[in-house]
Amino acid sequence: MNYQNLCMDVVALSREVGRFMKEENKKIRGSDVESKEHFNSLVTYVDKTVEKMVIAKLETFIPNAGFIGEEGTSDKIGDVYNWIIDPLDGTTNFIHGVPIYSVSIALKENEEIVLGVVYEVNLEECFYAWKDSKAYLNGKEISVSSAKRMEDSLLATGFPYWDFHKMDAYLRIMKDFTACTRGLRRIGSAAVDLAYVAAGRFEAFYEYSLKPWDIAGGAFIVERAGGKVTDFSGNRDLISGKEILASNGILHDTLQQKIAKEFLA
Ligand code: 2AM
Ligand code: CA
Repeated sequence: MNYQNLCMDVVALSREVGRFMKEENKKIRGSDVESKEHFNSLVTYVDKTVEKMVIAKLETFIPNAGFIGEEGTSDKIGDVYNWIIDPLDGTTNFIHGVPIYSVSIALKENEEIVLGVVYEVNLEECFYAWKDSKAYLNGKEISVSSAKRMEDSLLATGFPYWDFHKMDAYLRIMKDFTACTRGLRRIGSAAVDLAYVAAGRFEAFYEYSLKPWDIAGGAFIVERAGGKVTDFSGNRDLISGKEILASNGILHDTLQQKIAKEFLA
């Protein structure tokens, strides 16, 4: 398997479907919006169409691979290779005309991620990496921030939208971080948050109750850019999304301990 060539093919595919998303975004109306399992879990025909477009192309790249996609448009399971796909990460932004949304694609070889691509559609920024590579943004090498102090850090998070049982602990963590950093951002696409950690724009990103397709591509790119990705207990986890802390590595233990103190108490 030539991971580099494969990665560049996935980059081209992401750009292609990104153009479609941008065009469709101009036409989206209220009647195009459906709720999934919860009133605020939104989906449009664009999410579903893009997932089908992506899967149709990826099938030609690795014929026996399976798919773990947010919209569940394929139930194919691969023995060795499985693509993890979020066709549109940031659907709520997309629907509301907030121009931050992305395509996120990762490839899992057995239990290991070997390729990740996050394409932020409106700025046309493509972040990517493959097994043993550096991390790249539109052809230029990127790396995580070298900040050593919380005071020099900009953090990102996402607010819970259905799993509210840890809300008070979450707010205490936010209060702490707001007071000791340059600030906290909530931009609405976990894949973009992770890509920004990889590029050194954010020192760290954390959230809980996410899914593999929200994080797998971006988490892999963070690691290839020199960062660290764990759950809130500090165990490496690039896939589950149940709890994610991705950082520049230097600040990881400090952040992990602060989060664990409130969230895991
Ligand atoms: P999505 O746009 O693909 O659904 C932001 O907190 C992250 O949570 C995004 O990656 C977003 O991915 C995910 N998410 C899933 N369901 C959501 C919802 N109902 N509201 C906000 N974000 C949601
Ligand atoms: Ca999505």
